[in-house]
Amino acid sequence: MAKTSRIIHPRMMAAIIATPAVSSAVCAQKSQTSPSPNVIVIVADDLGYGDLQCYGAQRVSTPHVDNLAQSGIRFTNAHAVAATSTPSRYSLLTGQYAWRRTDTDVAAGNAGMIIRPGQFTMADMFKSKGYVTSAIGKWHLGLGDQTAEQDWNAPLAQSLGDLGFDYHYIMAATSDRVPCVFIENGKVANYDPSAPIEVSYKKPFPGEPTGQTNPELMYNLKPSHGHNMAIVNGIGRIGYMKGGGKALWKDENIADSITAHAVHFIRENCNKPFFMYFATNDVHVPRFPHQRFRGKSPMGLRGDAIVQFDWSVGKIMQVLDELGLRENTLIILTSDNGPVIDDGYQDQAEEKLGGHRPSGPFRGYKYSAFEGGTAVPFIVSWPAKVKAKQESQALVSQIDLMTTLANLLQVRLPKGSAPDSQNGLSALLGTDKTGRPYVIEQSSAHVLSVRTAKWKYIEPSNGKPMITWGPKIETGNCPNAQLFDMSKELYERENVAANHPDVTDKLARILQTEREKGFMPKH
Ligand code: NG6
Ligand code: CA
Repeated sequence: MAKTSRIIHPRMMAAIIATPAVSSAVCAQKSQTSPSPNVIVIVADDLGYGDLQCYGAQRVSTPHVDNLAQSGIRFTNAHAVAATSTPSRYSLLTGQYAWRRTDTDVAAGNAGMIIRPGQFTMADMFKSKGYVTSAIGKWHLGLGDQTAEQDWNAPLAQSLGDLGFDYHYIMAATSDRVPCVFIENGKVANYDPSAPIEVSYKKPFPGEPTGQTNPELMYNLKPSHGHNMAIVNGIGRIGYMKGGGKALWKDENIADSITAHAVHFIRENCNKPFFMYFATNDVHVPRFPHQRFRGKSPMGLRGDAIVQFDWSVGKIMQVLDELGLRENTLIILTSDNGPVIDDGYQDQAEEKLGGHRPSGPFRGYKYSAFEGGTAVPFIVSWPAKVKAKQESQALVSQIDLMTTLANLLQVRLPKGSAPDSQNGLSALLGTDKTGRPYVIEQSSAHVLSVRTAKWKYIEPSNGKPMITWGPKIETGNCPNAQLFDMSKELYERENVAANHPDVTDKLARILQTEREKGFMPKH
């Protein structure tokens, strides 16, 4: 059953952080003697391989993430399954490649629940071992049992409680999509009965201003492409919405709000093993960090959002330290896909980069079949079991987290669940520095790639070489097979498929074999 919890206003955050629910001595004692570590999976949004100081960024300071990396392992060859959020998160939480289904593309805010209640999720896995489980932050995997049929003024027919999460405080989709409210345990948080909520992705509500009819009302951020439907908090969104009243979020408080709820969850559950999926809104558009982070980087709103992300990570570490939980908590920090510079708002991300490379050394960005689409930061820290100050080149993919964590907990997964997820526990804990033989990656155009330690193969496709609907990003599409030698410094510049037909064929066959598995379970 879903656990109920108080709604927390951002202003109360300081009080919450300062008021321990249980004495830290009790927590520390329980935690250290427990054979089950707490597990926190932190998933940033659109944070690139090159966006953190510990991955080489020089124009933004990320001391908390860097400390986390120092306390464990910094992976240099880690991959999200897909170059956009919904398929990436679907794969991470179910252990099934999103491309095995046709309905896992970037979801609207009124999409029905994409992971079906019958599927065994990462949260179910932890729950089966007696953990208290939570999801806090960005969801983007649909809610309710049917698209566009949700009544946002009542408890949702289906929600994360049906997927194994005891406590959930989430944004339905992204902060650039309606509804712009938090949903706590399946109900709109802070619900305002005087302003009933209606949502449509088809047509505007009569009498409600939109970005098209009233561009002057987009006083906080103006769109560069799209994002001109509903206006909430002076920012244009995707989709139309009406009502919300005092439940509507203020973008500048989103990080505070989700961080406060995460800290609160940790405090409340510090004397039992817990699993927390902490999915930040940073650094997705609209980037609109709190005033206290403004100007903290020379890169404008995008850089300041990275600083805000780092602050959130710091707050999580701080409460763990304070409660004596740090030692026996396994933290995995990663991102859902590669970075993007202009993703639809005039936030000067491009103009203020000043040489910063969000994708690090890789080619392409979010959406792309090139490595910039799916190569992500990946940090593992577990002071009780994982040696500090390590770097690992092991080839790892988020697809394996579910089976890897099941192995850690010695949970036997039900037949047919997590069909694409393999056990990579020794890579995760730093004893194996090789990892998977190959990783499969999906671009937003559904083009698949195979990455090995040395090679990157992108299957042939007929799409356009550049994204046509807004961002200036190379798709990686090409009518011919592409093969790149990733041991060469200029990653993905020279297509050597013709020089290595044997390698090209072998990697193409891997894709064919994976595709032929269809929906078949692995057991
Ligand atoms: C795109 C949006 C972009 C972002 C993305 C999803 C437009 C013009 N662009 O369609 O702003 O929301 O979808 O990003 O609407 S993701 O990280 O959640 O996958
Ligand atoms: Ca994303």
